[in-house]
Amino acid sequence: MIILYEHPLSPYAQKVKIALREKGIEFESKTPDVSGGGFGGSEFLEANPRREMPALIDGDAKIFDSTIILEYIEEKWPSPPLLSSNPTDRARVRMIEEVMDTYYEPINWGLAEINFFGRAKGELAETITTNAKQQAKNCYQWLTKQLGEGEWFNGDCFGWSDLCVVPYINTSLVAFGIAPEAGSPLANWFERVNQRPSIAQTLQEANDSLAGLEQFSKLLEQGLLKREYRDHRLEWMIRMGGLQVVLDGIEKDNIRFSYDFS
Ligand SMILES: N[C@@H](CCC(=O)N[C@@H](CS)C(=O)NCC(=O)O)C(=O)O
Repeated sequence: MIILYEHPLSPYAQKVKIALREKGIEFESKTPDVSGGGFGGSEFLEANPRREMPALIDGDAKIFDSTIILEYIEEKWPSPPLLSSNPTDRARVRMIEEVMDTYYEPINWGLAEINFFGRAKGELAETITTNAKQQAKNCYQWLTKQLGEGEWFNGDCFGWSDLCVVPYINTSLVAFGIAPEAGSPLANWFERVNQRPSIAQTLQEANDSLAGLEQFSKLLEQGLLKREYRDHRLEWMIRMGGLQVVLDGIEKDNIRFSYDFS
């Protein structure tokens, strides 16, 4: 049985779960232990030395990074296909995934840092929150152009880019009340895509685990969990005026950067 290390609230993990469900592949879901400040457990660490979710174990194959996992799934179980066979479409789809993973994701992540984990208060928190919400809405305009007249981001039918967009917008809506404008093509797509059983189930699991965020907060306060400030997330926080958030996190020792590989 395939093992997927994941957390229901992780959009990266949600991408993988939707792909597996669309292809009818059974998997066992596991959540890493929280140890030493980051996610741990020997089986998980062997699969992902970056200590990030998701990580997929399929026999001898131990794979990290949601994009690489999606590629593995598509190559190993090509039917039904999630990617078109047309190179131009494939490139377009991958660009949408890249934008969601590295440009949009920190908006939700940063809003959670500020509003759930209390990294900033008062004027700074308000400014970052307002700007983040506007950034998400601006990105919806870009997404609307990508969707064009079509029903799906992927082309003629649902696929890779749809499953790469929906986890992020679901999180924005459920956690922060940010949604595409009612009646817009993006809102219509959003309604359509959420009707797919693979996505409805994945969203339900995320909603069911929202209450667990309080547990994360407590672990952070106790110094038992460090949030990862890496790449686009770190840049976003600084770009949004949250340099002090980063400095405070370093001082309190409740943020982390990348781990060394050994
Ligand atoms: N590029 C990676 C990013 C994975 C990632 O950052 N996952 C987050 C959860 S959403 C994580 O596990 N972070 C580790 C931490 O916060 O300690 C992917 O696509 O899988």
